[in-house]
Amino acid sequence: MDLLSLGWTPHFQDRFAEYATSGCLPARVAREDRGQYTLFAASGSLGAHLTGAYRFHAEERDDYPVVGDWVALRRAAVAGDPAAIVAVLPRRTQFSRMAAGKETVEQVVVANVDTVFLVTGLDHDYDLRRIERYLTVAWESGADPVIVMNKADLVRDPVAPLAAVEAVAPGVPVHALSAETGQGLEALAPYLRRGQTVALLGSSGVGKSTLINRLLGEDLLATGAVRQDDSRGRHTTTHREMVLLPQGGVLIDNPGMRAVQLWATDEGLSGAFDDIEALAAGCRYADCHHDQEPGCAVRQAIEAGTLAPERLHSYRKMERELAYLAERQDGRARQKRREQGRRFRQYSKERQTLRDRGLSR
Ligand SMILES: Nc1nc2c(ncn2[C@@H]2O[C@H](COP(=O)(O)OP(=O)(O)OP(=O)(O)O)[C@@H](O)[C@H]2O)c(=O)[nH]1
Ligand SMILES: [Mg+2]
Ligand SMILES: [Zn+2]
Repeated sequence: MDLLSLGWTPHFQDRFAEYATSGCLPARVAREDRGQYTLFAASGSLGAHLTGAYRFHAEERDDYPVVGDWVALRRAAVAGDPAAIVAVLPRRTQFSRMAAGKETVEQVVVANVDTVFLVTGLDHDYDLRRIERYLTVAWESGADPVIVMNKADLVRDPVAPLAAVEAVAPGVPVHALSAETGQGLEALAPYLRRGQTVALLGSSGVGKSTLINRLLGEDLLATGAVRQDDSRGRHTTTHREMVLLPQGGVLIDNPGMRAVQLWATDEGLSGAFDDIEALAAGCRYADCHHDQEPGCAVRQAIEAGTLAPERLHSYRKMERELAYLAERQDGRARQKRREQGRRFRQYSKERQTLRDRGLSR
């Protein structure tokens, strides 16, 4: 393995400089199993864990290494022991979701991805609204989304589904192909060059692992048959995992997503609804809600039939959802500030008591 094939860039080289002087090595997280990490380094694949100090601070900062991260690694003093992860280098891009549980917290699931393949199957009804959600999160991540419509061997004519998906994905390349037969796979070559990182996302059973195996030219990853009636998958892949292509370049397989828990801001929304935002620039009022206002370019486009009304509906829905998310986050931040304030006042009071007793200055 060489670092450039793994996606090492001057960006990381710069950030790594301070660790290089203390004898650390750079490595990339390929897999994580309950605190045990598999890393890819210049010397090959190796196991590692977090130092106690790292774990202590990570709890506080909420920045555990994830698949795709570049880390600084300290070799074990005793040969045969696992190496220790000392630090995570700042991420170039990060794909997040809402952490499980009641709290509104961002959970980074994969980092430093250049391109996201949003994979859907052509065989059953692909959900356009779902694709819009995936795109919003993908744009937010900083990686470039590409839509891959797999299982083209199962449909007679992919033209209509392609057009439908293109309509909800302005500015996003859409490719129909078959991981099974290899038909159309050449279209993916530009994204898979040496040093590039591609993450595959999509529901269970759409063929993410099959596609990776096909691109690798060997059956490295487990794949599983889909249910007969609705072609849903059975969640065969259970771990996020990085795979190296023979020509260099990195693929990241992911478990099938159940629901897309939105983690995005206005930025992701603007990316996914570029068509509406472009139209909105032509509205008479800068704060147009595209509702009843006169001179609304968005409504005009709907009346002229150049914009599907469902697009505006999705946009509004997502906008509301993101506003709600932002509000909850604000609530959480406020609560944290209150707690800090309370702790500080308590601390000051204790200090004062000590001072009163002449025990402290
Ligand atoms: N006909 C056809 N079947 C395919 C194609 N690609 C994948 N499959 C089949 O679809 C099923 C699911 O494929 P997987 O690769 O396991 O799907 P996955 O997206 O990795 O699913 P999870 O790991 O559960 O998220 C398997 O039976 C594959 O053989 C294709 O292009 N054409
Ligand atoms: Mg899989
Ligand atoms: Zn308007």
